[in-house]
Amino acid sequence: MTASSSSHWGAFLVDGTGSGLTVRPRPGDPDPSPLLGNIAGAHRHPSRVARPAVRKGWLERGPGPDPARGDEAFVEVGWDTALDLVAAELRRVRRDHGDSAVYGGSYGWASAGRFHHAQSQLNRFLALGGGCTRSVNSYSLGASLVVLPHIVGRRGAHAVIRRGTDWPVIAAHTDLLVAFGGVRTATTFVTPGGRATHDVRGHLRAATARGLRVTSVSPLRDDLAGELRGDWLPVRPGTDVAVMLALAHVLVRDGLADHDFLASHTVGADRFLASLAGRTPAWAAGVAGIAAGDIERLAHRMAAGRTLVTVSWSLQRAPHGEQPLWAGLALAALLGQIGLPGGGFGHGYGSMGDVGGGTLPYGLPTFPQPPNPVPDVIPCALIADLLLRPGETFDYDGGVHTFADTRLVYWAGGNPFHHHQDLARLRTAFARPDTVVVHEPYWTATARHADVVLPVTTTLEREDLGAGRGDTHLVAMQRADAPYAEARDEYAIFAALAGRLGYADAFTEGRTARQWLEHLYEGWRADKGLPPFAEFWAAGELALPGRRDDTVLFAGFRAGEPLDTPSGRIELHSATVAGFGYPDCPGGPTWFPPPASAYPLSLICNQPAGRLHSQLDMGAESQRRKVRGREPVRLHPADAAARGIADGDLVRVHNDVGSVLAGAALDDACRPGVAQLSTGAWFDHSAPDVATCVHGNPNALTADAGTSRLAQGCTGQVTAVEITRYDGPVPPLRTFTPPLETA
Ligand SMILES: Nc1nc2c(c(=O)[nH]1)N[C@H]1C(S)=C(S)[C@@H](COP(=O)(O)OP(=O)(O)OC[C@H]3O[C@@H](n4cnc5c(=O)[nH]c(N)nc54)[C@H](O)[C@@H]3O)O[C@H]1N2
Ligand SMILES: Nc1nc2c(c(=O)[nH]1)N[C@H]1C(S)=C(S)[C@@H](COP(=O)(O)OP(=O)(O)OC[C@H]3O[C@@H](n4cnc5c(=O)[nH]c(N)nc54)[C@H](O)[C@@H]3O)O[C@H]1N2
Ligand SMILES: [Mo]
Repeated sequence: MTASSSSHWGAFLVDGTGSGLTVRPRPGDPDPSPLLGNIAGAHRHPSRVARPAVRKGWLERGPGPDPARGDEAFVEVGWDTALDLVAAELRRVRRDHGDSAVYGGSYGWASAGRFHHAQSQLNRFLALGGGCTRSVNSYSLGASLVVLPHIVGRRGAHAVIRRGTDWPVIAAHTDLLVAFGGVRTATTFVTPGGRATHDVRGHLRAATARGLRVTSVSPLRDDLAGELRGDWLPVRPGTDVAVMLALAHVLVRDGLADHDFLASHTVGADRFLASLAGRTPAWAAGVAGIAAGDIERLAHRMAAGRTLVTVSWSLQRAPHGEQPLWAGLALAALLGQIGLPGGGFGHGYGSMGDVGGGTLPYGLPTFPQPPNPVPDVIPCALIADLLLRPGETFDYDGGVHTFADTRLVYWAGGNPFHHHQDLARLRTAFARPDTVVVHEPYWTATARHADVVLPVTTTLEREDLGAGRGDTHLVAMQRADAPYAEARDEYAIFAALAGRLGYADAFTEGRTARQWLEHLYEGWRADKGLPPFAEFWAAGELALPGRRDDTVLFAGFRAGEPLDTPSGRIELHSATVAGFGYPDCPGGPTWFPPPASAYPLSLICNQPAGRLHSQLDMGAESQRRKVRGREPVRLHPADAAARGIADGDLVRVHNDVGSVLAGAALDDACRPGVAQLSTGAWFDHSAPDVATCVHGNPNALTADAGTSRLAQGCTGQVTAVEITRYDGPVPPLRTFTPPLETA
């Protein structure tokens, strides 16, 4: 029997079961993701969590801070025992320390599926049980989500981030795409919730055939696909704002700035223009390591046709990450094309498949979320500070907040020991709470740092509804195989826990998982003329009606509708932000040099082309890219030669934060002085004498610091390192072997 299914990297079909299970792309998908190649081999991989497991020390000594967390073996227990332990611990912590002592922020991508989505299940369970401290914003867009509302208003920020000018409009109208951070296509296979039709490369090819040219400003040549026509400005990481200011400088100096647009649609232009004094191409060229003439020429080309300035999400995942957004918007405002088809500003073309990817005139079916009665929040990338600094205060977006005293951490659907910075510090932080509960299908590093690990099903083992924002189809995610060993659906786990805590009916509303799917679907389809559930389910998918892909970002604003900023205009100077008095985020676009470092190489820690974050790292598509089983670190042949490193050597990448083992891959696509190690190799701390992580997770090397006091966003994209050849004994990888006590 063939089952239809979906993932964040696209819809697919499944045949067979167990270790014989195979996966093929959804037949209607013109450009399916290579990441589908990870699924089959991961399905019954030995790194699956088979049974509920409890850390030995916690089982013997009970809850409490414990530096052994992450280093101790686990004991398998029955479901009833595990659920009794978790219910009792939740009750104890809420009673003795209050509801804010439960941290349910649980950041992470989990899996596709509108109903079984892990965080939605967890949030509902914790909210109905008294609430919890939660997290806001994302690692993806930590700076943008906070600074953009100050520049273009809340609705404007939503339009920039969640819609953007659609790709077909760009394909039809844009002459020049100036892409800070490039337009990676490997990343656009991914869309939260999935995507039935991958069309970004198709649109880019059509645009190129019509005459679009791309200038990719990036330290890596292959941030722009070789098949697209364009130029590469190989800047040093963290210097984009300097280049943007110099481009603006040339536009103003040469009479190419649109002063009418500045006067009618912005505030603070006078200050911005004044700040351009001295920001010459020669100055920026020195900072960014490119030629001044290239900046001059680019500025003139930008003014000569329909130009879209786009800033990739990666640029704001860095210290002062608010600034490239603000400077990029200011540059686009100077050109005066904001709101024109194919011109103006964009954010994240090449970051995610749904940017410019169309819109639906209605929401998708969603598991209802009751309000969380606990007011405490952290920006998600402050997780280690939350655990290490209870009772202390932090700045965030004009307010002063206090870190709650966390006793119980509950994580479902994320892998902080993949995603957070300075993982050695995170290990110290995870030693602090009394109890850590993790739901996982796999024995990730986060599961290893828990006290109670509950095994959950994967999407192949349950039923769900799959679609992403602006998607073309709703996919019936049909069960393809039985649950692995004793794995259970998150819904069943939380229903059982809610039963022990006395609120099962509130949590389930008396429905089974299948009844919820029918309920959510039927309530949603009623006004859309769509077929009843049984018909949809049997067909495996349905086309979503009313989808549009002709959005022009800020067209209404250009035509006279005010933005919801204090001025109603684009704020090139924000009195609100200036009023916060943050030296690290003043009231308008400001150049901050990247942090100085004694380490000579910039290390780009970007998204992995062979997997989604850390998910399915044991899968074939991820494994075929490894070098001697370790994550590849790319570096320029000249940098390698200077260090006596040959292609395929094992190397140690290190700095003051930590060290990793990785496999050298020589590639002149890296600007000299720049190396690149993608995120997501499963953290392996089993040989600390050799390296903090012997598998190549770059977050052993990144600093745990926020973008600024404004947004406190993740800054993991870039760090500074040295790389040396590693000739010592090679420690085995332990990260894919479950940490179970052997009899
Ligand atoms: N240095 C550096 N670090 C970064 C970044 C960077 O650019 N540089 N990027 C950041 C970004 S943008 C992001 S979004 C984060 C991503 O960080 P995460 O979202 O935490 O990474 P994932 O590997 O997707 O983790 C999802 C986890 O959920 C599990 N899972 C899947 N399905 C289910 C389910 O149904 N239930 C449960 N309970 N679990 C499930 C998976 O096995 C996996 O372990 O990483 C961030 N970290
Ligand atoms: N295959 C795959 N696709 C994914 C993901 C994945 O894990 N795997 N994750 C998804 C998620 S959650 C997110 S948030 C998005 C993230 O989307 P992005 O943040 O846009 O993706 P990255 O790959 O981290 O970064 C893109 C490029 O930015 C460049 N860059 C880094 N620093 C600088 C700089 O200072 N200046 C300039 N000019 N360029 C710089 C790097 O060369 C890098 O290759 O990707 C999504 N897509
Ligand atoms: Mo992300």
